[in-house]
Formats: sequence, structure tokens, C-alpha cells
Amino acid sequence: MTSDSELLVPLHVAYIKSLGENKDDLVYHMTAHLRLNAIYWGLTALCIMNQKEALDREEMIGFVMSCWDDEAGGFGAHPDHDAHILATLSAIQILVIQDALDRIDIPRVVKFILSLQQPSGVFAGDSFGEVDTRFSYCAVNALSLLGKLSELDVEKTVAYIRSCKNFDGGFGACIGAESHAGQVFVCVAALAILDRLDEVDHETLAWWLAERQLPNGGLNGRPEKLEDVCYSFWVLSALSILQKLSWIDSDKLSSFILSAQDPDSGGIADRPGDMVDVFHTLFGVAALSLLGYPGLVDLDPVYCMPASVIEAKGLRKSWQA
Ligand code: GRG
Ligand code: ZN
Repeated sequence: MTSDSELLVPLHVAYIKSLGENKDDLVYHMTAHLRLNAIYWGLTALCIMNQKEALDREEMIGFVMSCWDDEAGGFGAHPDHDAHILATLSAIQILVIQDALDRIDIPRVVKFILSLQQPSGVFAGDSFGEVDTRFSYCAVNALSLLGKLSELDVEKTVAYIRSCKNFDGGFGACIGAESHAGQVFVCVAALAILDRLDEVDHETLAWWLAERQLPNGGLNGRPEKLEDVCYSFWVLSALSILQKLSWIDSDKLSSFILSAQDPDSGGIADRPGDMVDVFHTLFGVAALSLLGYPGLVDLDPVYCMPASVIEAKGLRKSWQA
């Protein structure tokens, strides 16, 4: 068996399980600011590989709750860190997947999220004020999972995303910023949740997304840049939402993703031969799920969560039937 012929599921599961076990590792401490996000990435990757039980549920919920910032009313990425909208989304995603949303004070979390919306309609990540369309997506996704979208000023939120749309059909991080596949995902997915895909120039954007595929099968995030496994998700999810997944050569992309696996210790890297990490492991298997790779659980491209979980909450879109 070679690393580029099939997905090495048992090795990837063992790799994800090992991540929380090496607490003396320098990398473990250097990634503290991403801990809650990393747990969401690992858990979602396990769900896609049908191995949700590989991580202990109660321990995970306990850790999520230890990241609660009672002063702000949101979650930090690590105990004693300040609340941030990205960590708050990760906490909500984990609790939804674990069917444990009842552990949180939903009205307080909603208040925290809404407090981050700026007069322009964009969201800040935290009380320090960095703004980015990524945070608009975090707000829309989180409020939707909490069943509280009715409390959002949808017009204002959509107006800011619209103002980030570029001539190439793509979207940037803020007004005037160049199109980038990661930002395209967050803007298109937020508009999908809000049922406002009419704001997207479907044909122009799908062309731009399809042009991200390079001769080696991998996808880049914008013209003239290198391929990277995580763009397999950012680009494919957007194409999937636009119902144009067939505009990518899926065999070549699958082979590229599989060639970035570590055949000895598991995990997937940004590109073949690089060090693996849980972020690229998730987005590699997530893209393979969207491509219909055999044996994988269906992923919802809008929420980046198992389709069955989103279906159970009644949040699947009619075009996903
Ligand atoms: C729940 C799936 C989910 C996401 C949460 C944080 C977030 C919301 C979305 C991130 C979207 C994004 C901007 C992804 C891109 C990440 C990335 C690889 C950035 C690298 O950008 P550059 O400019 O790299 O350093 P390039 O590839 O352009 O050279
Ligand atoms: Zn990457």
C-alpha cells in the first residue's frame, strides 16, 4: 500500500488521538491560542472518518466549558484566554456535534456575538476590534446553530459582505482586499446560511474557483500562489454551494490530497513531504468527503460539520437534498 493510493484512516485516527497526549511538546504550548479550534478540527475529522468515539466525550465537553470567559460571555481558545468569536464558534460546533448545547447560557452567548457587530455590518473577532469577513461567517454560523438568526441584522451583515465582492466574482477579508479562496468560502457560506446566494455572481466566481487547480491537481488560494491541501476545502466547499463541484478534476485533486499523507505516523500536511498538522488533516478529509471518497461520512460544506448533524437541526438547504 502506498500513501498516495488510499486514505490511511486508522493512522489518521491514531494521529488525532495522540495530539492531546503529548502535553510536554513545545508545539502543544505554542498552539494554545488555537486549542479549542484544534479540538473542533480533530473531532470533525474523526466524524468524517466515522470514528467520533475515538475522543472521550465528557472530557471534551469539560474542556470546552473550562474555556468559558464569564466576564465577556463567550469562549476563549484556552482556559483563562479572552473570549473570541472563532473560539466561540468552535465551542458551539463541538457542543452541537456532542449534543450538549444545553450546557451553555445561550442568551448570553448571543449577546456576546451581537456585541461584536460594527456599524458597517462586519464583525470584530473580539473586544479588541480586528474586523474580517471570517468573523461575519463565525457570527452567522454560530447564531444559526443556536437557532437565533432572527436576532441578527441580516441586511447590515449582507451589505458588508456585498461590499467585499471583487470584479473577479471573489471576496476579500475587508473592503478593497483581494479575492482569496478562504475569504470566498466564508462569504459564500455566510450568504448560503442567510439564503442570500443571489448576491453571488455564480458563473464568474465558479470560473475563478476552478482556475485554482494547478497541473499537479492541488488547489491554490489565489493566482500565482502555491497549492495547499487546505484550499481543497475552501475552494471545493464554495463550488459545492454553487453546485459546480464538477468544474474541478476530482481524481487529480484526490491524488494530490492523498499524496500529502504521512504514511508512517498519520496526519495530512499542506503539501507532500511537509510536517502534518490537524488543520490540514481535517481539510484534507473534508475535501475527500465532498468528492465522495468511499467510506467517508457526508460533510455539510456550509457549516463544515457532519451533514447528519446539520440535517437533524433542520438546517440543510433545499438544494442539498
Ligand atoms: C468553521 C470551517 C470553519 C471556519 C471558521 C477561520 C475561518 C472560519 C475561516 C478561515 C478562512 C480562511 C481565510 C482560510 C485561509 C487560510 C490560509 C491558508 C491563509 C493563508 O493565506 P496566505 O496569504 O497564503 O498566507 P497563500 O496561500 O495565499 O500564499
Ligand atoms: Zn493550508
